[in-house]
Amino acid sequence: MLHFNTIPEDYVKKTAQCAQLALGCSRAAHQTALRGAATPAQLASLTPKVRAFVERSAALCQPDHVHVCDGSEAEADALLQFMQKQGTLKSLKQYDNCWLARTDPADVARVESRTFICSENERDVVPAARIGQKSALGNYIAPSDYENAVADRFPGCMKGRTMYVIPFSMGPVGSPLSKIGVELTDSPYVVYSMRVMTRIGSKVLEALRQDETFVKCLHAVGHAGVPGWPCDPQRTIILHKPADDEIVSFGSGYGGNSLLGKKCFALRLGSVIARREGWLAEHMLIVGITNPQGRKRYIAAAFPSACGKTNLAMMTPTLPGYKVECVGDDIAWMKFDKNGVLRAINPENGFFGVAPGTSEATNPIAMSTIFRNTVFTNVAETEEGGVWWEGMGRAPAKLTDWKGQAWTPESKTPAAHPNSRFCTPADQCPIIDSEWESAEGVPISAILLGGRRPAGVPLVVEARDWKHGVFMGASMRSESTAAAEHSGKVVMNDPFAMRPFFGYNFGEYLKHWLSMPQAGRKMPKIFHVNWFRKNDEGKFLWPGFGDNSRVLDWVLRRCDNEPCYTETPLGYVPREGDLNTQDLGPIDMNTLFSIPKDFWLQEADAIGKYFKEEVGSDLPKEMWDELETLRKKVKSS
Ligand code: OXD
Ligand code: MN
Repeated sequence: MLHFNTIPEDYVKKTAQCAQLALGCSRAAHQTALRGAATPAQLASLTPKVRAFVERSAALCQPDHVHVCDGSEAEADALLQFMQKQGTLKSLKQYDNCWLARTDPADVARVESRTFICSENERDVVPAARIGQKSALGNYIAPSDYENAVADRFPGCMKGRTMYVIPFSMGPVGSPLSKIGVELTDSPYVVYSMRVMTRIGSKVLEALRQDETFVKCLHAVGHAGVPGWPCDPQRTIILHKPADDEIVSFGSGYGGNSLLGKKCFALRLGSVIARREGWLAEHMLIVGITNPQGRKRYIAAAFPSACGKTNLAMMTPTLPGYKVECVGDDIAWMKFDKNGVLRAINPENGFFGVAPGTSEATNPIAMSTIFRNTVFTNVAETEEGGVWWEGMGRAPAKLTDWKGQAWTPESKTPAAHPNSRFCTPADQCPIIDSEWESAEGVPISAILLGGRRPAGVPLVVEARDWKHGVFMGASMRSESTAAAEHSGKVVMNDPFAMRPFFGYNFGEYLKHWLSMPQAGRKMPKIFHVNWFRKNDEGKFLWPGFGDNSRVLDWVLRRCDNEPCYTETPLGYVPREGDLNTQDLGPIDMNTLFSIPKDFWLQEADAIGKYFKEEVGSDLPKEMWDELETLRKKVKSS
């Protein structure tokens, strides 16, 4: 627990002077209330544990006011008014209820180097090979350093501001697969975004009255930054303490650093809770696919950040008769039910998608989702009060870029930041699945793993069995993207697309995955896909996007055990003619599916080096066995 002082008696008395805040009150009352304070009655409406958390945190951060969010429209309106006044948001006149935020140019992405997991023992977090050193699989912080980091940053950090109390649910309120959090933040941008990305407000407080368990999330932006976007990039830190169900984040208002339900809760703490409770919290999209015969199946797919999860989740299939429906585009919580079926929910309520590259050609469904009720962050603005980003289509002659500067197509810098985002309610998606809020989750038939691999890696490979699939996940690599602070296009290991999101020792995570097959369970098939292979001229070999439905078709046929495959050293791939390429034009299938021996021997060495140097004795033996099998099979091919 954070060692905050208990709230001084007179704090509640002082803040009680502004008494307008009540759950479900009018817009006018809300406007006053956002600058007003929680009344003792309101604080009393919180469950004792939530109240204690709020009081402790208020005593530490010393906000001028405390506002308990009810999630109402009136509250949202008041937040928007306030943020416009503050210069945080600007209305985008061309659309309905759309807003533009420009961040401090130093606060534009997740900061993995400043993200830590705290535990008594370093080994709980860092695999054996990296104890006492920097680990590529998560940063460790000792409890005393954690306390010091909080003590250095939080006392008085909300002076002059309101502390918003956001009760939120990850997953549909009341679903047995859902979990509750309470985020305290001094950023109205975070409150507004959390209301899009999660379910917030009174209904969550109500659920907390039935079960008081929640994750404590404390967030403050700090007092540096540009007008309208307070932040403190020099002192940014994102801390997780799984043992206490606690997340603390300071200095950044941006996405994964500040919307604490997303990466911090749903993945880092989520993975720890999932292990404890015997389920999986994964960086995966979920889609429903209906084949021409009308049979519907769901798949989950893990790709690193900015590798096209949103595009796959909203795909318009080019294969006639296929239909894709979206359950989620980023995170899956999956648990075997009593019948042995793996069921998944999307714990989120919105899409926080990467804008650049999204267009009518690449993702028409996203384009028909995002121009209502959306917050755009760091995109470019048109003269008409619309938005633009690289990859959307022809650039208008004049724009205002993400930094607020005049921009023309001749400008040398991008108009939109490469990690600029849209934050949009999921239920606006025209292909949102009818079961997307199902309390028991959707049944998963297959799991796809993938990344950006310009060379050597075939379009699709089926794992021989679950263990082999876990090895595929453990050895995933991908070109880096703009979603975090890495620069350049280096191929990085990104096991299960979870490298930045593990909440505990990766070796233990693998053991947890290996423990999934149990009597009576129907194990989904696992596949590795790569839409990004290039030829010697640097051109993509596969058209991707809607044509990925051709790969999904093969995947589903394999789920039906159709014998449409041949064995290779990497696993099963379609035989010639098995993949439906009708009407696709010329595709160099030989190169697309080739398994270059030298490349794969080097790849096996690189995987072995990674396992040894990053995981060491915590790596389950099964992974070494699989690596050996790969080497042998490639050598003898
Ligand atoms: C995201 C990410 O924002 O993975 O989804 O970075
Ligand atoms: Mn993601």
